[in-house]
Amino acid sequence: MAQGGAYLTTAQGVRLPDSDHSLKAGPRGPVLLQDHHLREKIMHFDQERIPERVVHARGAAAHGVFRSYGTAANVTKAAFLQEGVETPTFTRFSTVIGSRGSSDTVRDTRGFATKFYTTEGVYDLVGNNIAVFFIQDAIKFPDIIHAVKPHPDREIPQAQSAHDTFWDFMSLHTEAMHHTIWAMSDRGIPRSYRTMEGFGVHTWRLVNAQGETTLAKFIWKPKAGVHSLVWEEAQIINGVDPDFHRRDLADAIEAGAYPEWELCIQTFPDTPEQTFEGIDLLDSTKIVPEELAPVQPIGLLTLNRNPSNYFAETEQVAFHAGHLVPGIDVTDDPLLAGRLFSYLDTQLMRLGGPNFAQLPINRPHAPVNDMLRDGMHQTAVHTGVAPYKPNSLDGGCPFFAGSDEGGYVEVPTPVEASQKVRQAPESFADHFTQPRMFWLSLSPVEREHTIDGFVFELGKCYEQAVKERTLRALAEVDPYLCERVAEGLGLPAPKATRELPDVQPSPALSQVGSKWPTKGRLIGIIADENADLDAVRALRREIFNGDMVPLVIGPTGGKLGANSGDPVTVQRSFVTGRSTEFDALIVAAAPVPGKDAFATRDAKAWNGTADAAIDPRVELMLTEAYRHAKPLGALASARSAFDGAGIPVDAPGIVVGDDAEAVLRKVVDLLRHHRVWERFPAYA
Ligand code: HDE
Repeated sequence: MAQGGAYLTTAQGVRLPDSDHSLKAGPRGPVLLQDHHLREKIMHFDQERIPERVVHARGAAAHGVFRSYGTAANVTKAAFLQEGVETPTFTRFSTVIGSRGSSDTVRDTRGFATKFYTTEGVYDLVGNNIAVFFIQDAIKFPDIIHAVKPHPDREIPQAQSAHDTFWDFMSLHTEAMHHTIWAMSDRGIPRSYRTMEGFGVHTWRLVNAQGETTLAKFIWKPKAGVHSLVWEEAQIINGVDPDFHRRDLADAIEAGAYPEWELCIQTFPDTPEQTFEGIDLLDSTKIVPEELAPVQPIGLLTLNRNPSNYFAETEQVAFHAGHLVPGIDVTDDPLLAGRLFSYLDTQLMRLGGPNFAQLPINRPHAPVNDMLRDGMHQTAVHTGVAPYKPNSLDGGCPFFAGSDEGGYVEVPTPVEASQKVRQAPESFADHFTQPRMFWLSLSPVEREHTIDGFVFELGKCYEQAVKERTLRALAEVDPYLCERVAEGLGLPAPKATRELPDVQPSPALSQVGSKWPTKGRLIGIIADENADLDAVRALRREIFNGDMVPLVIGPTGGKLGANSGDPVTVQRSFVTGRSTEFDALIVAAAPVPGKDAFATRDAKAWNGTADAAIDPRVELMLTEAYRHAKPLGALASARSAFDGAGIPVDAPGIVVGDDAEAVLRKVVDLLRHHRVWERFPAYA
């Protein structure tokens, strides 16, 4: 708490009488050199920025608590994973490619990094929302990032992979195919950070109290279910509300709809081959399907507090895949090895020196007693004269801790005698079997979306050779996928060069087919002065009671029924509202065109006419929500809004009724499936 006291002061604590005028020789100047307040204020402002992260620059974060179920206690001795232990956490979500000011809903991988402030020191789980990575060896990281970042000459496009250099690299470096097909699927455009899975990606080595080891992968499962945007929705949001994910996370926490994830592990015997059912556990481009190795919940993460200062917390947090606690160790995954090396470099660069662990957000909650001294931004006042070991002058302190005293002792894993080589294991050469498994595991709608993703991104490329080479790679995944993408590009579809393997789909990879809780979902209620306001009040009450958020959408700001004694506040007007904000809409009125419903006032009203049946902004809202397969409800008295918007009331996911609460119940039931999947058009 650096700031306090009633008066504005300088950085030296001297009270200030004025901060609006520099000190001048008379009101018309010149400005005097002796004005230290001016100098200090401008100097500090000029230094406000630090380098943004080279990847994952744009992020949003929240504090939380992790409560362990104790179900991992047989495989790890980590104190925070013992039964009932509660550990404070800080979680930062991010996009990978874009700059700090880029949009949230671009097609990209999302970071999912959690800092656990455990009693044994800080443990960081720095993962992504895609289970595999682009590369198998860290030495390729600069290559993939240079390829996916904007072109070096014009620095465009921002925050997306839809450009030549990415697809050039991808098509030449086919080990990226598995990650890429996830990114082109709905996984690349999450609806919310709250509805993303998280993956530790690498295989880790767990150690229990008896010293026995188990190999494991970490997975975060969102309680709200995995749920994505529709591509058109994502594109609209990028313009209408570029802070969509950031706002969603903060609003949900503020509303008390705390986002929750179960931390899960998949475990594998720690055998010398480090493979499981033929899958190389050291290859970060491979998953182990949940059907082969069950996902076991080991604790619950609840995000319950927004940061109070973005810079101090979200920007300065420094994660590191090597921040480990006793009971969790690394494997020889060559991608992980590079990360263990890399993250310190980035923190030194970003945070301006070696003492970043002393920043409040990074400070361990366990006692720190290191022998690291001095350096830029040192805030500790160390005592003692002997910051070295061995010493006698400080009484030999501090002491070493063996594993009995909680010391971190690396697992004495045997290392096979070999030769120094720049080579990968043979199994790393299979680049297509698992992308094929992913493809075959998707539902028909998800496949259509994935085809669209490829067609859009490749359609944005200029180089013919890049498109053709990518099609050749897609042919090795699946002929139908390749043909449909080729069709979209107007190119011939090549054939696979080998017989495609017979792979077993993994249904767990599909996001469709389950039902989820609706806590924290947003329901818009379209109303005007002619609406049955008692019904609107009842809808609001019942939506609140269901732990969801009701937002009334009215012709203008202000209140409806101002003279009724119980006016209804309008949260979104036809000017500020857009369908993309809502998970479902309920129509309580069929508003006639408003006075501002013409294109020069509000472009959303571009196709409106004064005698139209309903306001063109409402029509747009309903048709968009319909196209994006969202549940739609209407009070019978307002059903003409659907007719006005050309929406067939007998279509799937449309509910019309006299009783507002009954309509709401049906809409909420539809919402449990996230979308009205059958409403998406099937390929003719
Ligand atoms: Fe990162 N990564 N990474 N990464 N990564 C960074 O560290 C790096 C990788 C991930 O919210 C940087 O503090 C290398 C895989 C997340 O602050 C940097 C390699 C996975 C975040 C870095 C990888 C990740 C980062 C940039 C290849 C998923 C954001 C800023 C060996 C398992 C953390 C920073 C946050 C951030 C390097 C690969 C996830 C440059 C060299 C695989 C979620 O150090």
